[in-house]
Amino acid sequence: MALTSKDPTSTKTWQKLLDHYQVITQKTLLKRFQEDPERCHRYALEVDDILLDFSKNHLTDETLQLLLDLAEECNLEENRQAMFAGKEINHTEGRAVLHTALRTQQKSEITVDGKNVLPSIHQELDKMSAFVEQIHTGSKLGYTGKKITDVVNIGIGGSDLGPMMVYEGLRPYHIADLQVHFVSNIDGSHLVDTLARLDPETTLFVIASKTFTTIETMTNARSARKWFLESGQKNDVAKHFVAVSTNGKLVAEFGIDTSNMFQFWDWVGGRYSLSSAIGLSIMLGVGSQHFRALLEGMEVMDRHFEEAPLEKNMPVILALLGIWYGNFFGAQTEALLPYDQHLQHFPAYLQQASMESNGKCVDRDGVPVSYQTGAILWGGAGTNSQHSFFQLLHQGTEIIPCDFLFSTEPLHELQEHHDILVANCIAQTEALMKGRSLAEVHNEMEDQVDETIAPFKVFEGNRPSNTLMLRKLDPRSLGMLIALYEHKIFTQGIIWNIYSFDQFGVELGKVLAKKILPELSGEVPGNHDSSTANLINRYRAK
Ligand code: G6Q
Repeated sequence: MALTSKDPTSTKTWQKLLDHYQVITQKTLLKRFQEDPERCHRYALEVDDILLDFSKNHLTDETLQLLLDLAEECNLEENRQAMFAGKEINHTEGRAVLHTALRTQQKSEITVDGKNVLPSIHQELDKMSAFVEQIHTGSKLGYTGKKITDVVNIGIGGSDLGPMMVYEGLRPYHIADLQVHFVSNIDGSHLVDTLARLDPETTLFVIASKTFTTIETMTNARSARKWFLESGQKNDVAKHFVAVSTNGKLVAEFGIDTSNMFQFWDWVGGRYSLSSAIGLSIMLGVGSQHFRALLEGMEVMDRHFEEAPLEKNMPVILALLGIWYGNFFGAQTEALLPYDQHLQHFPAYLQQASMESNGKCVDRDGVPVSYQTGAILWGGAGTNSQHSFFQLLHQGTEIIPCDFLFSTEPLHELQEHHDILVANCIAQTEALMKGRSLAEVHNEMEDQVDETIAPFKVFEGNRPSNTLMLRKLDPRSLGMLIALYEHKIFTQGIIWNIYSFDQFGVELGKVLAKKILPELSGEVPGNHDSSTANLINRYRAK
């Protein structure tokens, strides 16, 4: 076990934080702002072009110090070093965790099992760039000599959500005359609907699967090949199918020449893999230069996380605030609210990264934990979300810490739209914090006070949020944002004393589905509880 194990509730600081919670809740956020006009400067951090304002949180210098003490008592710094150094911190799968190596330009050596991994990483990146260049310039053509106009990324989970989110996130950087599509679901509609718009002569399939065994991806890949072979010949497949995987043997067995394979390594977790060759579809969609700028942004945040003192460390501060609310205020969920249409898939992407990593109930000694771990992460783009679930954020019974996000520079000419967007984003953070008292309701209603209606118009406020402000959403700042949250997740996993890099929780359902599949056609009899058996029988009788 390369990570040390420490039950956070057994630390001296945990009890102090429990006591401190009683004190901090005596004063409202609004009161804290009224007492300290400098609060917004005291509780803010800047890394490159990203500003984090965390002043609208229930905290004082003492809170921050206690949370930092907790991180120290849980050996955060030592464990952080272990990750960057390529130690086997994914103990339950016997692997290092080195997605950070994929974007490392500033170091010359990172070793795994005594071997420097940086040369092969850079070699693979160059191979991807060369391939992408050939597709873009038309020196690699489809089997009838036409230029590739469409790329279909077939992958799921970590081999889909990251590339899809980044491709959408970087829409203004899309290469002209090339569209990237993402097919993930085993529901045949996903593939059929996508292929209906495409021409096999001009379509390139990227089969993205770390293991090359995932049933959804392999079934979709086989159906895509069948669709292609309705027009092309077997020996044309090489021009239209490439693979991204760690498993050369299965790639070859599928019929893809391994010279058309882009590799990555077992120390890259699926949900942390978009900066590996899994990002090939991103590179095809936005070009090699922009993909490299994304990696550069990720490295800026990696170095910040690795080197900044904990009290000035953006991912650490975000992580500690999450722990403060989850473990001491009883918040079970957190919302991510990007005020940016291009980032509409960012919450879903981070939902996987966070919930698959930290949704664990057994600690690093294999013992059930006695405290809450990963929060339920959800969210959506503003302002659309304001017209759907914000009611509950403002007047529901739950405390839901929110991260708001916006850019100062719009990516279009419609300045009026951008001003309205940003005004709404900032207003929401203020409304959550300030609320509206009964007296204010009376004031606003003037002499038309209807006493029976007034209570429904009260907002209790005092609801915390962070605000992230970017200069502009571009490949570099998006890279920084992704790495920011990756390291937040890592930090929380360390403090919660869990293993963040396995995902055994997704296995049981898959195993049972494999058993049920032949039962649906009656090939083999099943043995289930009455509900499961009845559902199978009703499906068979259809
Ligand atoms: C991510 C998970 C999971 C994985 C998919 C696809 O961390 O491990 O979401 O990415 O199950 O796996 P393959 O890439 O092996 O097809």
